[in-house]
Amino acid sequence: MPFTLDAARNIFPSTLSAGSIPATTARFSQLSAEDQLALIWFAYLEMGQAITVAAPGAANMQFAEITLNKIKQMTPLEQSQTMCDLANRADTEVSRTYATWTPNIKLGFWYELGKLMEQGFVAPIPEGYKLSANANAVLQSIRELESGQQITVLRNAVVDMGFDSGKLDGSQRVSEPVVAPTSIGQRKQVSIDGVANKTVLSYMNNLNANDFDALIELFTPDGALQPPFKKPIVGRDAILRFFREECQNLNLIPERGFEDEVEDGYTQIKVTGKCQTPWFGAAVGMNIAWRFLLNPEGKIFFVAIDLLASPKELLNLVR
Ligand code: 45D
Repeated sequence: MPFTLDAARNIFPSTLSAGSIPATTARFSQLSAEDQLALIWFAYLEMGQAITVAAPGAANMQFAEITLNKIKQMTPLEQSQTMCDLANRADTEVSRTYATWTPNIKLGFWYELGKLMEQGFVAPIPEGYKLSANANAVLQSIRELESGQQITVLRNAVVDMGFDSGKLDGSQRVSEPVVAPTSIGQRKQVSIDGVANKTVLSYMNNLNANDFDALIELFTPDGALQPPFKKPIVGRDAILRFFREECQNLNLIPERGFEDEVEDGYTQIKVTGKCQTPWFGAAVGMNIAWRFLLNPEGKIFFVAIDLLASPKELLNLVR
């Protein structure tokens, strides 16, 4: 086999991803819990002027409901403490429950909590709260990002809260029900300027149709998928679980790309375009690159998804 996973990860090395995301996320994680909560509150309010987040579906919310009700019944002081515990990743009952949830349930939980804070049912960020100088600097960095990058920083902040899920056993994972795939007649077909490869087109079309069973068939048994700023997820079982847990109702809008025969019948294909999340719909188009490495049978040995540094990168189609 000519390609190792490490070699595959380095295809199309000139692809420039948004390094400001891990940098901003790291600076954010150094702040005090109070600063973190207030900063997200301010960022969320400011972003809300330009883009609105869609209400999570009911199926999504049922899992967070018990915890939300518990928080509603607390005193304001206990409520603030519970939120700080989440930001501090403290070992509490709520933090442990939170750690079992998929990212979408965590986001839905905070979406509801934000509404309850606004309505006065949950302790708000104290009026006139003064961010530390460091927190102010992080907030300013977030302001300067494009919207697709801003929502990525927010999502990271939410996903990183709660008790360390690595310390829980995996059987406690809680995820939303998997929606049925779009019926065949209703599916839209993408077209990609410069790419006619069947596997790549099927990848986009199956993911857009939530047809994860067909999608996973496109991968080799030892295939890998690398989400933005993450290590690769390796093997069909793990990738399929990721699709079911984190990839429902995405909208992939690939625009252009090119194919390149490499060693021993392998093909590398780079595609750039947009990706929309159900949370923001067409209001936020993230600039994305897909870097595929296909084996001689046309199966996906590796695909990386990168959040690009800038719209200019959409046109960076060089080897
Ligand atoms: O702490 O091809 C308050 C893959 C204050 C799959 C709050 C993909 C206190 C393969 C405001 C209440 C998935 C990799 C908090 C493609 C406080 C593939 C609340 C890519 C926290 C293309 C904050 C998909 C709230 C991508 C409610 C790139 C924040 C998907 C809400 C990216 C934030 C999706 C939300 C992203 C953020 C979604 C809803 C970045 C959502 C972000």
